[in-house]
Amino acid sequence: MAKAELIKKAYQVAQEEYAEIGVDTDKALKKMDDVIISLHCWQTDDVGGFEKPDAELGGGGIQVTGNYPGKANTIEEMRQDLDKVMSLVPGEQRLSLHAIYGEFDGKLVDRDQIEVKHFQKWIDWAKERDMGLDFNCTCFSHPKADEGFTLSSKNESYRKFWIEHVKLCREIGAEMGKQLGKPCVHNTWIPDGSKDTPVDRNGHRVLLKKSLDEIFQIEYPKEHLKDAIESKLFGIGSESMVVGSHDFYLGYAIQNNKLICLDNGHFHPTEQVGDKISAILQFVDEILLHMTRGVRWDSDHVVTFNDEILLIAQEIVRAKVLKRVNIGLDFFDASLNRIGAYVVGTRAVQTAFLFALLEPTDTLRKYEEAGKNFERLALLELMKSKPFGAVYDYYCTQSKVPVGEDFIAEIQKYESDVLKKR
Ligand code: RNT
Ligand code: ZN
Repeated sequence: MAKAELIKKAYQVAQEEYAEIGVDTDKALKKMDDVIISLHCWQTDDVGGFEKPDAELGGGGIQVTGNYPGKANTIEEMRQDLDKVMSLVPGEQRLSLHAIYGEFDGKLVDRDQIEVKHFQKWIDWAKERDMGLDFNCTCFSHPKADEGFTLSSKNESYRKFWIEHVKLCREIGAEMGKQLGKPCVHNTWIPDGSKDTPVDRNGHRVLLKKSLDEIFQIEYPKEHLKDAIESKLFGIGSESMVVGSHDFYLGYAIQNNKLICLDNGHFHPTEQVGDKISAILQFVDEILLHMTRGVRWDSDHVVTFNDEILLIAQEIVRAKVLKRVNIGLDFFDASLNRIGAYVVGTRAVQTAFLFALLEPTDTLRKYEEAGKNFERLALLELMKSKPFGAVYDYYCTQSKVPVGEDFIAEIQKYESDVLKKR
């Protein structure tokens, strides 16, 4: 049987099988339109950026390991890679840029000097693709971050420098949103913290609050810019205290109605981000996700279809809050083909959302409310062997992207035609 025919047939069988338990696969696929994933640009070049040639990720307790050949060395290569990724992933995507990915034309433009013009080509590029952009200030890989503090620094001139940087990033983000007609989510993550037990945790947190208040003074229309703040539990070099902890930012976000960015590598290993969604959304309008896979620590491995990611997707779908959740990725593995990393990770997130959308939630809720816990457990277990893969394959054909393992060969070809020649 021809492959296209086989996929269609498998989909029809899946459709019937899901219909038997009251799930409409067509409806689930329609809902996938709301699952818009923001691709983090930094997997293309291991968080190096283009401020200077051969820039490398430095400081801030985030690390990239591996030296797989073929990373993007220029913005052109990066765009070529991103186009390739998007040709292999179904559905709609956005792109999340970091401030170090501006077009600085070989000049050294310090972080307190960046302007919209450095990102205009990105905006035009996104516009051609009818794609939204997200933005991130870069408060690491810089000499003024080397002491381990940025927005909470006791060095007043450094603190002012970083405030100025984040303000400019918000301005640029708002312009991205305005020009593209799709709001830009600007995320602030800072590495501030201390390796050994500090005595003045309070002093740094007072400063961070003060800096944020100043940064957010200018209000941009919500149609242009949404502000997110991202916490962390610890980093390498900030093991004993992180200034921007979850408690800190949750408080700040609730008081100021900001978006909380939940990076699932940033919590105690047994804590589940999936559980936090319905808790936090009682108090703020929207959240941002940084979907990642931490292996033993915040290691930023490529996302896979695992229980953690699944619970996040299930909780969002069950609570019907897809429109209040901005889905972003945050992983960077330099030990394997980087295009492949994106495609596998993005598809894994999509598979998790599709799986969640194919759940007979009403039946499960009825069981739950009637105290029928064995029935709830049994049905949840049975869902794991339902043919959701056939539904995802069909979604790929609808989106005109390679189905199943076909993307592996495509990436291998791209590797020999393009990446190996870099
Ligand atoms: C670091 C944070 C942050 C970064 C990116 C590059 O621990 O997760 O989001 O990964 O900004
Ligand atoms: Zn993150």
